[in-house]
Amino acid sequence: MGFSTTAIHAGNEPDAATGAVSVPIYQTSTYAQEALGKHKGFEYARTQNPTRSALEKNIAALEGAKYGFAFASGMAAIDAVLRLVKAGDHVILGDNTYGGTFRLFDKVLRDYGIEFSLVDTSDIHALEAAFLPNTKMVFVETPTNPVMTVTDLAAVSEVSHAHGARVVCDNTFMSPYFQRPIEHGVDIVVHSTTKYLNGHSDSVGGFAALNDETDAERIGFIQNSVGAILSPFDSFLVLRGTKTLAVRMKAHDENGRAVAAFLAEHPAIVKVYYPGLASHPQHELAKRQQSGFGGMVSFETGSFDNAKKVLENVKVCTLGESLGGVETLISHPATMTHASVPAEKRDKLGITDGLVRISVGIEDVEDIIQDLDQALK
Ligand code: P1T
Repeated sequence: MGFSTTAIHAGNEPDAATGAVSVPIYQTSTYAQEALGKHKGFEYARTQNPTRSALEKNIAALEGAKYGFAFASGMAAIDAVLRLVKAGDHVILGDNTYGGTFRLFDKVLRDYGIEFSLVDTSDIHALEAAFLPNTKMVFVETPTNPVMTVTDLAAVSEVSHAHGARVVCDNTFMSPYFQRPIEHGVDIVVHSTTKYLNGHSDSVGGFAALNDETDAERIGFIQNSVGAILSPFDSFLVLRGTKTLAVRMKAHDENGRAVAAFLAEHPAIVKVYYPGLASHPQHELAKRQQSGFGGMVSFETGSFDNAKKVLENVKVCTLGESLGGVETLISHPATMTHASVPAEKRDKLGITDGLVRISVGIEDVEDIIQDLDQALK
């Protein structure tokens, strides 16, 4: 079955009780049991909820995974997956990730005895050199937030598996429409469903998808034990969002390419980060690994003052954190999404005070370009 057919039908069977075509919001905390130990498979809504189950089937199918788990946020999903490792284990973390992912390692997991090394996973030799006898997991984002570095998922999976480590990929920027990490050998895919999967900037959620039965059982156990579940209403919203994922991603991609091309030609801009540009260092890899380039574009304005002028003069684009919604959002990574990364690390990665990030929406692209043009002037 094709992607759009799966997106519209997987998990979306008509409601058994009423025939409702849209999966209802099962807004209940518990379920009546016929007798002690006799029930319909639903006991308590932290453990099972039909709206959440439908979404879990849906996104798992889109990622080509057997198992899926929906969480209260992207960070809750990442935290649940990280609970597969134990005190004394070592994790290799991509040196550029969403600031909150770095913060989880740096300010939370460190206190629980999880060792980690930051590595540029786009450099396979650097990755190979970073393995320790206790390395149990390699966590990558590709393309990275916000400098859009692309990591070769097949190569990373091969090397990591040879060292007995699982590979986790944060697929938030691409969504399963443009990139399916499991097909490249990745073990676990995580998402902030807050972004493209929901797509309308009106829900916060997260997801983990995987094939390994033992790890899936453990993540399900963690989901229920820790309790950071996605609510029935948010599950409904994300389930509605994925039905139009394909059409939205095509539009984000078309507009993203046009905005990146415009910025690349603009005399006031020092550098544009977009894997769809032939000048991007991993353009060929991105073409192989992804079926599109999407709507995330970052650019270097040269200084904080320049960035501030752009950010404060846009009218169609909205200044704000987050990404992946239908509306264009513009942000300043150094003071917003990546403020928790130390300044010297940020500078090394290119997350300078002059860097601006755009989540290109699906408005008429001429309006977005005209808006950026007047703000740059
Ligand atoms: O915000 P939350 O749903 O918890 O997701 C965290 C997260 C995880 N992974 C990636 C790649 C992300 O970009 C995010 C959240 N990012 C933003 C809020 C942002 O503006 O970049």
